[in-house]
Amino acid sequence: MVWFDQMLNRLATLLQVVGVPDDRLKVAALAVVYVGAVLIALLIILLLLKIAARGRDKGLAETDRVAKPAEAEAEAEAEAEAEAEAEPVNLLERFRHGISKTRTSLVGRIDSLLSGGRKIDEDLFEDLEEVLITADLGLLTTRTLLQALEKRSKSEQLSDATQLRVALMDEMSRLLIEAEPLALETADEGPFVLMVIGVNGVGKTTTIGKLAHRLVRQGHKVVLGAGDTFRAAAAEQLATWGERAGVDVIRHAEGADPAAVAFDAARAAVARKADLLILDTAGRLHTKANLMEELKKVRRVLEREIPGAPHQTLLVVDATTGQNALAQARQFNEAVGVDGIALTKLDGTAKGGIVVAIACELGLPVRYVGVGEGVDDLQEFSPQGFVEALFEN
Ligand SMILES: Nc1nc2c(ncn2[C@@H]2O[C@H](COP(=O)(O)OP(=O)(O)OP(=O)(O)O)[C@@H](O)[C@H]2O)c(=O)[nH]1
Ligand SMILES: [Mg+2]
Repeated sequence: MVWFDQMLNRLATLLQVVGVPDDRLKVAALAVVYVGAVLIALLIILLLLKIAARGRDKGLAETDRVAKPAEAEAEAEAEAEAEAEAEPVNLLERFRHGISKTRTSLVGRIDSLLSGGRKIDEDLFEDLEEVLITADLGLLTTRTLLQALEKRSKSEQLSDATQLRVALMDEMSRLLIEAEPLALETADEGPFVLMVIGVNGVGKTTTIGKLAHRLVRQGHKVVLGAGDTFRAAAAEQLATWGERAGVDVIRHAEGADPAAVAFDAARAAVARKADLLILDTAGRLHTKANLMEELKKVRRVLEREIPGAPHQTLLVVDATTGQNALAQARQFNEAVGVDGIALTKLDGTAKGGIVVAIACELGLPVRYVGVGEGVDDLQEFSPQGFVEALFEN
């Protein structure tokens, strides 16, 4: 090969310049060519390896990109499932925590009375009476409960404290009234109307906010009416809750006629094809008589605008006010009629026995209980769930 010989000659000339002896020039030139060829071969191999590695990375990245959305979706689904499963537990926990003060003061004291193999006799019933009254069951409810218990103790010949405890749980559940679910579909024409009433500060607006949130989550279209035009920040407070729940709030300026708000809210709920209109009302006016008159007027407007409205009147009472809550319920029921109770701030009192008194003395179901200020702290009340949570060890 001519070009190879020429290359060797050139190399030999170069090597001669750097001092390689004449008789070794050919071997040295061949050695340089050999080393050069090996180096080039190594470089080519390295280059090929690099290209192959890059190709593999790219392939992996692409499968990753395809795999990741599927993985993310599966993860999100698993999270949602876990959340859905976790919610009831979470709600139950919140409820348990909410009634913990009542549990300690009521059932804790009942259990110490019943401990140590205590005999079932007059003395025991007297001690029980004191505990129940202190937990705000009230005199009448306590007597009703104890009479039933004594009767049962005789007829079933209850002999030990454990049996008495079970009988007490049973009798308490019997006194409580289970609220029927809100029959949203019974509103013949237009939306179901829920009118929320109660004295100031009991938690009406907060309860409406929590309720709206829950109903929206259940897939209902809700409209809120800011019927409390008496208090400066009332409409604003409801608007904030409305925004949170993603529902429309119909409001007028402060001092406006609440009946006009009720009218507009009813019209808006019909026009927007809402399933439900919840109307907030004032809790305080110059006099109680004024308040009751105003509520009656609001009722009349609702009745005129939507057949059958208000379908439910929910009275909100604050559990921490004890027997006062009972007195309020009586007054509102007589003046405007009440269908059910939302008992708020159960988390802040050891006197949750008021739940039993409301059912026993007023014949009204407790529909919701508030166990905190958070959006999930409004729970549907279940008599059995309440008694079980209260008496759990
Ligand atoms: N701890 C606790 N606080 C609550 C609960 N429900 C309401 N509250 C608090 O009670 C306070 C009064 O609540 P509102 O909803 O403004 O009461 P309201 O009845 O609308 O009061 P007015 O508009 O003044 O008539 C607020 O600070 C609420 O966060 C509850 O279940 N637990
Ligand atoms: Mg309010």
